[in-house]
Amino acid sequence: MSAKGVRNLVLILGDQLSPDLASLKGFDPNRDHILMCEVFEEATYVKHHKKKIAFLFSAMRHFAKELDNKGFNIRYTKLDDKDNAGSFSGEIERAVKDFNPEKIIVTEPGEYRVLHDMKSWEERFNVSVEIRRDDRFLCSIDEFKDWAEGRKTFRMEFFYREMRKKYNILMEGDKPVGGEWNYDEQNRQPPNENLDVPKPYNAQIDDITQDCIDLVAERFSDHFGDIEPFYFAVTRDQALYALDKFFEERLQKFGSYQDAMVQGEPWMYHSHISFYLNCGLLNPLEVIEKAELVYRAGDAPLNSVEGFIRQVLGWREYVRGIYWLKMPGYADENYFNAKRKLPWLYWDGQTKMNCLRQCVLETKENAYAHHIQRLMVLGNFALIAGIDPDEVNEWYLVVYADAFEWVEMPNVTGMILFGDGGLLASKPYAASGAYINRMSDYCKGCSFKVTKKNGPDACPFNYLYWDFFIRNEDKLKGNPRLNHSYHTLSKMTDEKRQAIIDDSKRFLNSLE
Ligand code: FAD
Ligand code: DLZ
Ligand code: SF4
Repeated sequence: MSAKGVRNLVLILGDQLSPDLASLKGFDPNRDHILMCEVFEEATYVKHHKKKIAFLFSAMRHFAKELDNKGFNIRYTKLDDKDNAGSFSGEIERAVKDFNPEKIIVTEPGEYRVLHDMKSWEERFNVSVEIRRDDRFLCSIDEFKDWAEGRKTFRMEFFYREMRKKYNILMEGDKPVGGEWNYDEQNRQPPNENLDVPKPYNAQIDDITQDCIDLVAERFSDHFGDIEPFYFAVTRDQALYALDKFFEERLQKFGSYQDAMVQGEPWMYHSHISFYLNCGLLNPLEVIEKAELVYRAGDAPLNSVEGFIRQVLGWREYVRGIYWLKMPGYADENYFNAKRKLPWLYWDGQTKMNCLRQCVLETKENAYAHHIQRLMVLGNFALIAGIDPDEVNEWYLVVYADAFEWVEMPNVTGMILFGDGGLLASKPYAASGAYINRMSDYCKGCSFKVTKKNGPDACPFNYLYWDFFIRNEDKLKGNPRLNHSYHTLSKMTDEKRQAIIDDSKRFLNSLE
């Protein structure tokens, strides 16, 4: 096919690596052309973790190779190609000049910023642009809007039940399997001494991946994180293998130890598939259906399977719905008016607080931390220390290989920071050191004493927790789920309150 006279130019983004992508439907190799591009703007609009960039570039290159093998015409622009225009818009402009397509076809992107850009292309480049719904998600943006309409607050649990019914997942007729919708109460076991956590999946590095590792090491050396060792799956086959390994080796205990944290065990019994789901190597519905089959075959208990399915069918779809429902305003939400700069310890892990140190260092090494580390250690601290949501959002978007704004922002602004004032969560996820001590073994190796409430060697989570409730009394006191906390606070002596305020001030000043 000559470059001139292309019918459709299909742009595929780095998180759209799915063979059945909406924008590829009806693709005609004789008349259509694909564009994929590694662009500096995407790698640096926030300075992503090195592993995240190498992972996405390698997965993109492998995906392009598979399309090429199928006989699809594809222009793949590598980061160092001399004509690389450096941004999606620049690459589209160049491709429009070279191919003169009748139409550009894209699948909805995962970030408002990119959608906004795409919507300008028709006028800027004088070519029609078709933006197709991303049907890899199980709830469309419009369906979520319909569900949300008329509700003051949106609770995930009710949304999740609707999704279970809609897709007939873990159902017996119109009733949930086992009689309950949610088995979370069985999913809060602290770690015990004898856990034998299986080794995580470790993919072979091929030439394509090695090239990406070298490229990132050279071009993004000032970005956060360790590039090596590199072990992520970068093809669909590898990602499917990693998924099967999870079902065989970890799913049985996923539920029970979902909230547990163990020093030196960053992967625990979690699935480690968020990277693959979010860039398109795995499809959420296939993951959910396979998990149900494991349960039906009697190979994993219901609390584990239901808990896992709830994350993918419930939380994942729900946070995406919230993001598109509330953007662009959601990016500015800051209910507590938190203004503190992100402490440097989030980048170098240099702190005497062992829980934070472990979670930051593991994040630096793996571009991964499991949910409870993100929520109850790193997130909890950001909340009670009053860190500016812009800074927290940027950090989470940078450091995790699964981070794209549609999923990162509702988890940060809504779930950990309560920045939306309770739209997503019914109360702030604030916790003292006792929670971290119960659910982990971090406190044993800490310079602070988790049982001490005040003074220089007391666990900072203990006084910051109460300081958070004191500082935000006007905003939180009326919340019925916080009655117990405010009742306890009302019983405190003035001296005790003052000690909390003084310790918190001293500690927070020391962060600066
Ligand atoms: P598992 O624990 O095995 O769970 C299975 C799957 O469920 C995950 O792969 C993921 O697709 C989905 N899931 C679980 N919890 C959530 C959730 N709260 N929201 C959306 N999907 C969920 N997840 C991301 O994919 N990208 C992010 O940028 C991201 N940022 C987060 C930031 C904060 C502050 C918090 C508290 C959570 C964040 N999460 C994010 C959700 C969750 O922590 C990760 O999905 C999970 O840790 C990924 O590891 P896993 O694949 O082993 O998950
Ligand atoms: C995250 C990322 C990075 C680092 N680089 C690229 C890239 O060079 N090319 C690309 O197509 N996509 C990349 N991505 C993913 C995009 O940022 C993502 O597609 C948008 O944020 C929309 O979700
Ligand atoms: Fe974290 Fe406090 Fe435990 Fe130290 S004592 S590990 S700071 S919870």
